[in-house]
Amino acid sequence: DEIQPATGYQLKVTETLSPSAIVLTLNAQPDAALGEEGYRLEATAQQITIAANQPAGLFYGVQSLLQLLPKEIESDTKAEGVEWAIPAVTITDAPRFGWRGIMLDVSRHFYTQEEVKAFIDHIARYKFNRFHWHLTDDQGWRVEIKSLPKLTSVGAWRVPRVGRWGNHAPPAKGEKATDGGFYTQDDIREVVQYAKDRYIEILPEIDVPGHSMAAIAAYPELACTEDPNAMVNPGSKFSTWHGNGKFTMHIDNTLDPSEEDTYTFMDKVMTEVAQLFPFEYIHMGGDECYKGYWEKDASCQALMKQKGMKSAEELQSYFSKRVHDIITSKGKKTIGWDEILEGGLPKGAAVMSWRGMKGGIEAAHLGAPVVMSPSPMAYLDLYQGDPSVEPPTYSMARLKDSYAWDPVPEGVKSSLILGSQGNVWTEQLAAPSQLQYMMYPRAFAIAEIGWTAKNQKSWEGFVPRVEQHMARFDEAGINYARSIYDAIIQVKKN
Ligand code: NAG
Repeated sequence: DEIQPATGYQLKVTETLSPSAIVLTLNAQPDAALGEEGYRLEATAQQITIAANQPAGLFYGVQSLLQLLPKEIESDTKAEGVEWAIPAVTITDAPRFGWRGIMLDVSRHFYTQEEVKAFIDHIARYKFNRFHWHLTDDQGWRVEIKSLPKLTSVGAWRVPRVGRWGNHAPPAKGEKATDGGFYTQDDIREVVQYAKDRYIEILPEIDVPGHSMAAIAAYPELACTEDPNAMVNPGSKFSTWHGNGKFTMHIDNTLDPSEEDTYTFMDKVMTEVAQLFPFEYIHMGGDECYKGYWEKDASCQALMKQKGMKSAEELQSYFSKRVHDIITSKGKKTIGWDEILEGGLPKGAAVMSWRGMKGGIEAAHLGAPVVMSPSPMAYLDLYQGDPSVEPPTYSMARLKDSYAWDPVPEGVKSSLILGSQGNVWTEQLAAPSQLQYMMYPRAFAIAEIGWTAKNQKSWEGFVPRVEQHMARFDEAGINYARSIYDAIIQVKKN
């Protein structure tokens, strides 16, 4: 027989093995120690058995079995030349968290459907079960919305970029916006199914009201300033950062919260997004919303006055609550970046904590579910090794710090912490090999944080396992940074 697990390996059971050499069984009586996703793997001289309560557990048992096989099975050319032996073991294994996530930003750089599938294959090997798909941002709108065709005919394309963050280069004379791409709804459905076959749910993100330049380029009336040339001819400077989290946007990339048209737009988008993605949550973004244009806008000011709002944060909260109501009306739950706490968290919304853990702690104290994804440990775009050879960025997240991180802070009800997530932002990552380089080995640490019980984690045990997986990646042709060998390097802020 042939087993073809999701990772693309083929286990060929040869005549030297009995036909029942590898047996996968679903427990007739659920084994409480295994939960929904756990498994028991037993290998003796006669037989390998994997038992689980649910199919997901069998899938994870198979992933572990593959990791026990020699590294040459990863190679296209060497797999047939080696003995496929594994040690005799008994493994009882179940995850710590139900949410083990990885986010991929496909806006800053577009990754094709095939590249996204390969990404999903890689994260499935390490038992991640949530793929957060960052589908919209200033640099491109990547999901087809049939009722709003300009989002992708205009918003998915820009002029080939220059500059450190790849933002909005003005076109030369006669130059066209040819850089980008998007997924059709059929593409999306195919990826959703592909992920599901690997026990991964997809969390779609529509990042509003900030980070909305691409949507505004398509429909300028969505912004207070209504500048039709914003996306294609943006001027020289996109934003200035003043430190302490404060910044100025020189181009208006924020939806206007005071116009009903904005909510009609959001309703159309969320209607189609809710139909495309079966997962219970939709991510509404909410991060880094610049409020300078709202402060100068007569209609925003009138709304604030009418509703008795004292700050622009309250105006963002008004927007968030209305979008949350739209998401709820489509039968979905809302999650947003921790900024959705400011000015009042929409009732029933979950929080993804990225500016450290404090937003997550605050949300949990309000009784809201939390996914922890703090940038100093979980941002896989930050330097992990030597900044002089890595893509330019603003800070560092070392492997050891990622590994040492515990997503459940003291004094917080652990049941509210849904789990952990690593985020791959792609301002500087233009190709899958660069993406892989920045992800690994840190994604191994994030995988183990999501899966392994706290008292079973050990840096001394982790490092040799990382080395073994690097050797497997060498065989498979997957890129990674050799950062565990580097000395600690001080990052120069630039
Ligand atoms: C933040 C931004 C994100 C950016 C990333 C880079 C969030 C929620 N927002 O400034 O757009 O790509 O950091 O590390 O992370």
